[in-house]
Amino acid sequence: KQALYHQFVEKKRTGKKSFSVLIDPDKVDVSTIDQLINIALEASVDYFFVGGSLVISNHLDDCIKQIKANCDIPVILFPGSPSQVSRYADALLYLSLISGRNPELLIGQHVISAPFVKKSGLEIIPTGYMVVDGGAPTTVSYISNASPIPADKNEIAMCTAMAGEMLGMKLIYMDAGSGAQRPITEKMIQFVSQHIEVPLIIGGGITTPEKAYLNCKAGADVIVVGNAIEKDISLIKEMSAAIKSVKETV
Ligand code: 1GP
Repeated sequence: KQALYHQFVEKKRTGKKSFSVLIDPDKVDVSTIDQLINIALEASVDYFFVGGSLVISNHLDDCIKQIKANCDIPVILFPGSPSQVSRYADALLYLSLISGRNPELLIGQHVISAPFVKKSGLEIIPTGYMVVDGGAPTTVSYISNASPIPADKNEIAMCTAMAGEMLGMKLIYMDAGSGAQRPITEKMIQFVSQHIEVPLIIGGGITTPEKAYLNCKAGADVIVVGNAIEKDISLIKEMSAAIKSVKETV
């Protein structure tokens, strides 16, 4: 029952890049979700990631139900806390903040929520989550109470990802944080992607199709965009086209 994970691995094996649209349930209403679904279908968006550091409203379930009722794009939870688990999603990125040294986000919250998460029946994808300094402090760097990896410390990122993989993480997600002023550099993406076998997700501060394209060229397997799309929903088409135009020869 690891259908979505196998899809990530298969896409990586065949050199295909994926585009994921991040939906913050606090920032979308019913009509925006409808609009998002239509454009995402036209643009062949691969995944919806749903979640955020803070989910203030309580319409996470409704948001996911609306997506599931109207399209077959997989919905993957990207939770900021154990309260953001919805059984209506398809899978859960089971995040351990391996870039930080806050035991709560490495293992503590997982222990507390384990029975509940298991009972959800969701596909659980163990994910090494690495927050990289994105310029000014982002919500995730503040909330996590852990230092992000300095933006120019490629070796630290590389070793962190390698350790995560050897500990059994099935995905590595490097994130400069939502709305980051500086997205992750191509150099860091290269350093990391060359040293791991598992799929690599990149997000945080990606605002142009060009940047998304370069990230894929550098070794990203999945590009996540949230903020830029909230500002201009039509960007979805160009972003998707840029990402899909990259096909690695493997
Ligand atoms: C944040 O990686 C995501 O966790 C996406 O970031 O909102 O800046 O696109 P943006």
